[in-house]
Amino acid sequence: MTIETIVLREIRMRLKAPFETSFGVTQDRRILLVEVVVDGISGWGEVTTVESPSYNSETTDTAWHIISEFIVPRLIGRDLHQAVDVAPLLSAIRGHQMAKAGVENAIWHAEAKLKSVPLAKLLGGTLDEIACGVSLGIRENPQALVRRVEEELRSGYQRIKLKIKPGKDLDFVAAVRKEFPDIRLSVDANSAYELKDTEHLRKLDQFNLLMIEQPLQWDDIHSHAKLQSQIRTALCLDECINNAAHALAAIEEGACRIINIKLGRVGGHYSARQVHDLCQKHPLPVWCGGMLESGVGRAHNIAMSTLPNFTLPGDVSASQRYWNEDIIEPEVEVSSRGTIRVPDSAGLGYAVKRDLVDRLTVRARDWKAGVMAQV
Ligand code: OSB
Ligand code: MG
Repeated sequence: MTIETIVLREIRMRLKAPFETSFGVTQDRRILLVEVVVDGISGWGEVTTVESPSYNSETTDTAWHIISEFIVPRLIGRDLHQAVDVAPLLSAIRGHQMAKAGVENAIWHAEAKLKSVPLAKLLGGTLDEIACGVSLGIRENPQALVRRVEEELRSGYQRIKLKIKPGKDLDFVAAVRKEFPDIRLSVDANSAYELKDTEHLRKLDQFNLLMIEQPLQWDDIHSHAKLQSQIRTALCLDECINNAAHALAAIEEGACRIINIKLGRVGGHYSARQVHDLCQKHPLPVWCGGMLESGVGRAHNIAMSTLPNFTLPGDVSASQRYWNEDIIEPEVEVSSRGTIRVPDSAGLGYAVKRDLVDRLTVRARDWKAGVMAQV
């Protein structure tokens, strides 16, 4: 597999509605797409950074820099055996998992197309449909949130996750739980609390939640272990887990009972599969997190979610919840049972709408094998 061309572009996409988390409000996404051409076949990946270093330390602009100056020079013109060979070539670059994942995943896509197999199968996936939940942003009041939950349940989603932060937590969760006593419900704090809030967080135990996601600091596994020992509800780690070694530390310390796997955060399909396999062995259930992706990232999430230990519904939901028009066809659709059917055609099973991508592009750069051998 010769990496002949790499194209990096930034597209702008406006979410249908603003999305509020404990770290801020987003509506205008700045998304990087990576297209690789391998033996004449193109593969696509998405860089899942947000615009500011608020979720993790990466941003859209740091990823542009790292891909252009450090990742492309290590890959362009290379002859690889398979996509699994990409991660070791990038291991000298510390951090920047989302930048690496955007490129590695594009190469996985190309490999699947070259081998004429669905990406899900190439990864070792076994599920032919995946279970879907939704992640709901913070609302101005509990009534507004209850109305949103009702709509999502009517669409069939199997699990509702509520974003919370101090001052916008117990009343909101209580209102939803009162209205819907039996649904699978979870909360995600995106690191908005501290260990000294333990007494407060313990009040969430009364709501029979499936999990509390990442309540404490983004890089602090140890404090989560202390909290987990004092709270009945399962903790789930998101921000803290950037690779399989972190997952092992969290499991052995008792810092969580569930792990959210995000392809970008852990550095691509290869690392995601390592985290998955480790959790399966222990065993600890995993689910696929979301980063408000365009269709390209969403399609990769679907492929990853077919691995057998993805036993909880993910934050992988329908294109039309996010975008007026997604950049893939068909768009991602969710059945009335809250599931997505995994495409069985070669590659991602969704085609990139090149014309639309061109219209949304605000900057692009490309590299061709041979042309920049001097770098
Ligand atoms: O913590 O899961 C998160 C979006 C941006 C940053 C962090 C998170 C999220 C979401 C959105 O929860 C999930 C989705 O894509 O619908
Ligand atoms: Mg999260």
